[in-house]
This record gives sequence, C-alpha cells and structure tokens, in this order.
Amino acid sequence: MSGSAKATGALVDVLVIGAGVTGIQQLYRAREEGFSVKVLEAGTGVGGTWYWNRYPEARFDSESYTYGFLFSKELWEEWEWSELFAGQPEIERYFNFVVDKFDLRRDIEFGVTVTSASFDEPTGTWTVRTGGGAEHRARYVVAATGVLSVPYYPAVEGRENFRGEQYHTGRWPKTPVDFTGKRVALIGTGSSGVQIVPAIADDVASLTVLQRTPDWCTPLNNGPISPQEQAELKAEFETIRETLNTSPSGFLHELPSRFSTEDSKEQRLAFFEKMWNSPGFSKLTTNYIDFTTNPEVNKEFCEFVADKIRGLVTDPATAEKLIPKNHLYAGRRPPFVTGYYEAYNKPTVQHVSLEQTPIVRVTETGIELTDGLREFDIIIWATGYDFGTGALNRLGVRGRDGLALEASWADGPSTYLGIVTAGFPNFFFPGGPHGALGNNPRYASDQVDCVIDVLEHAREYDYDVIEVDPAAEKDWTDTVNGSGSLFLESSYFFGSNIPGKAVKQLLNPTGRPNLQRLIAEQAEQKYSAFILSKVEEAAA
Ligand code: NA7
Repeated sequence: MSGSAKATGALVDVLVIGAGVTGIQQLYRAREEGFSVKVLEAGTGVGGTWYWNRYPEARFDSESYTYGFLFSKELWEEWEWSELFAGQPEIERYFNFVVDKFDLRRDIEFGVTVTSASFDEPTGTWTVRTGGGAEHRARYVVAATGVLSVPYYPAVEGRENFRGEQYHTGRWPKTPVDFTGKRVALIGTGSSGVQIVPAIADDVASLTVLQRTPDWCTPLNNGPISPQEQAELKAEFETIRETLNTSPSGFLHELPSRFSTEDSKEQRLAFFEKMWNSPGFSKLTTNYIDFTTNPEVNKEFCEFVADKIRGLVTDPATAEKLIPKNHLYAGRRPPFVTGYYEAYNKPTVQHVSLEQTPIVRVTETGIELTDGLREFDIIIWATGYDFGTGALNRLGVRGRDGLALEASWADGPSTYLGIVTAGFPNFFFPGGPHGALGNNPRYASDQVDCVIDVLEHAREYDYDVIEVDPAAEKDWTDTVNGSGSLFLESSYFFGSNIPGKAVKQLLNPTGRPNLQRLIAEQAEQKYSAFILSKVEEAAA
C-alpha cells in the first residue's frame, strides 16, 4: 500500500470524480442501488465537458435526445429539447434540471480538485485528497473524468507574453467574451474551431483562422424540434430507448442497406447529396455499407464534398486550402458545421494555412508567422485535448504498492473493457479509454451499469476488494490494440496530437456490441475476469 494514505472523513461506498454525463449517471445508479455516494467536481456546476466548453456555438453533434439520460421515463417526458442539436446553454440547463429533479446535488461537492487517490491495502479503501487539503475515504473510486477534459495548449514560444486576451475552448470563461471590433486569431480547426468561426465572424473587426490541417466538414443540418416531433418522441420512449441501448453507434440512425457498387455513378452522387443534407453523423452511420472499407467510394464522397467546398467559398485559393489532402472522410473525427465555409466569404474572415506559414512565436502583440507578425487583441486556442487518458493520468492515482497509474500507462492504457486496470483494486473509470465508440453517453452508460453490477455482486457475496485478473486485462488490451481502426494513427484517438505521448489506441475499435457482449458474459459468469477477495485475505 501507499502507507501514507490516511483519512479522517466518513467512509462512503462510492466516491465519483467528475459530475459530467458519466459521473451524474454513476451517482444516480449507485444511489438507486443503495450505495452511499459522494461526487467531487472541479467546476462550480454540473455538465463536465458541457460545463467547460461554453465557447460561442458550442453544440451537440449527437441528436439531443440521443445524448440525454435514458434511466427515467418521467425525465424523458418532462424535458423537451428545443433543437435537434442543442447548444451549450441548453445542454447545461439539462444537466442542472436532471440533478435537481433527482435531488442529486446534495451528494456533489463543487469547486474541488482531486490531487491524489491512494489505495490502502489493509483496509481495502481509497483515500482521495483535494487541492483544498480535504481527505475523503471511499470503498470504491469511480473516476468519471471524461475523455475530453484536459485542454491541450501547444508549446508555442511566448504564449505567456501576449498582452491581449487568450482563451482555450475547453476552459471558456462564464462571462461572455466581447468580440466587438476586436482583431481575433483562432488557432485550430477541429470540431470546436469550426463551430466558433461563423459564430463570431460578424462581431469581430477581423478573424484570422490559423489552420494546420483541414478536416472534412459537412453540414450539421440542425433545426427546431416541432411540437408534433416532441409528441412522437414522448410516445415512443420505450422503442427509442431499446434502439439506443442496442445500436452499435448509439444513435437512432437507420443502418445502411446498400453497397456503393450496387449504384451507378449518378445514383451515388444523388445519394451523397442526400447524405450532405442529412443530420450530423448520419453521413457516416447511414452511408454505403462499404463506405469505410472501400477507399474508392470514400474518395468519391470526398471529391463530392470538395466540390461543395469549392461551390461555397468564393475565393478559389482559400477553397483549395480548406480541402483535406492527407486523409479520407472519417480518417479523423469529422466536424459538423453551420455556415463555416460561407464565413470565409465575409470581408472580416481571413484564412491562413500554417502548413505554408507556420507559427514562429507568440509576441506581446500578436502571433509571428514565418511571413511576419500579425497583431491581435484576442487569441483563441481551439487546439484540442489530451484525449482518453489525460485526466486519469493527472489524478495522482496510486494503487497497490504505491503503483502510479501514469507510470503503469506510460506505454498507453492497459484496461479491461475500458473500465478497470490491474494493480488498482476498487478503482473504475467508465467513459474512459478503450470504451469509446460512437455516441459517448451510450457506451459510457453500458460501463456505468457494469460498474454497478460488479459492486452489487461483491456486496452480495461479501467481498471488499475487486480487481481485474491481469490475464483478462491483457487479453482485452491486446484485442483493442490489435484491431483495425477507422481512424488514422495520426489522429488524437491514438494520442498523436500530444508530443511525447505513447501512440496507442484510445478507443474501442471492436465496437459497442462486442463491449456489451463481454459485459453480459461477465454477469453470466459471475465476474470470472475479476479477482474478488475479503480484506483479511487480501492483506494476507
Ligand atoms: P481537435 O479536434 O483535436 O482539434 C484541434 C485543432 O487544433 C486541430 O485543428 C489541430 O491541428 C490544431 N492544433 C493543434 N496543435 C496545433 C499547433 N501547434 N499549431 C496549430 N494548430 C494546432 O479538438 P477540438 O476541440 O476541435 O475537438 C475535440 C472534440 O470535441 C471533438 O472531436 C468532438 O468530440 C468535440 P492538427 O489537426 O493537429 O494539425
């Protein structure tokens, strides 16, 4: 054990770190099953990623009602999403509505940053310390810290010297930023950056978009949800829940039914037009069956999108710079946009390709590129996250014999079902690495339910210590690492955006049905992949 782990607070059954979509669900489920629970949250409110990402036009690209919780029919009937893809303020209101409706807030401590979590072998408990100096004791720790919670700032020289305002999309201030008449630089054109561009283009004096790699952006096709659709959604709760609980992608989208080779070129172009006009991720999930396995059809779709970009952007040179050249559709996480390409036709918006003129340094007054200094009042860093393992590796987690999680995962995460890791008993991380594929809350809730089922099993048989069998962990980790991936190794789904980070699979490329199958199998086999023991036995 880490012998120094001592705490004075009352022992809770389950201590959850993070009050985002996964943490809230974990709190709800744990309380429902009669466990005592405490949640520690660094923010001053609930929502996790949707609390921190309050930049202009931060918005779902999963259909709103497919992202929300499915554990209560009453909640489903009471809450009405106003848009197919809700914006951040409404999303934050939803999470607040949920915690108030189910009286969850009383178990959440806000403004508390966890600085360490240490396992104490003789008692089989965890001691969790916070920045404020408090110590909490828990039988089980669930780190619901999310995959997109540690903002990444590139190591650009001079960032601290800039005298204007600077913001990262993942740490956006609560007080609205006033862009009126300001010269703004936006660095990064992933899902976040491309949402901001059209949102502020009319307010600024100038907006300079500094793009390193263009992505294949397609229309979000958002819109209000009509009263009739609201009524249909309410009437069909059970069917929708069943579909979402079994869908490989966690969406309601109908599965594709045709191979590209069944259609003529004209039919394919007509189909691509239908895709272009379809909502969000359905361009990927309802495209041709062979869309992601047959590069020819993917290439054809990309040419179709490139032509759309050329049609939307007036300046041909800018249009060409916005067309990806190094990957096909879904080689990287595709962003969805509303008015993004059109924004480049406004006199206020300039596009700069960092491939042609890289950043040299940030100065007191602006950003120096290889072709000279550009002066700005505001710099927006839309430069992404330390995905998957970023938060877990920074929690100060210490398992058996003081083993550091970040050391254990130095070569990439090693997990069983993306939920547990060997050497860290009674420690769970649903919604973390090796679990993700598709709509986040859907696979994360499979994992949350699994955590609860394991805890209930241990309670039923009077076990105190739950640890994954290293052989089961190795098997799952090898499978995940050995499975072919839709996404390129150069994408952040492999950690490639963070200098020095091990380039390893951070998603679950085996798919949600496989995760669900293994979870169900474990329940049937009374958790054969876990080593369950009593404290005295563990100590012996
Ligand atoms: P992303 O998708 O990781 O995008 C980050 C962007 O920042 C991307 O365009 C990067 O270019 C760019 N970037 C990163 N480092 C640099 C440097 N050093 N110089 C210039 N540009 C840089 O993060 P988002 O916040 O947009 O989206 C994250 C997720 O949120 C998204 O997937 C959704 O799930 C919601 P690069 O591609 O590395 O060349």
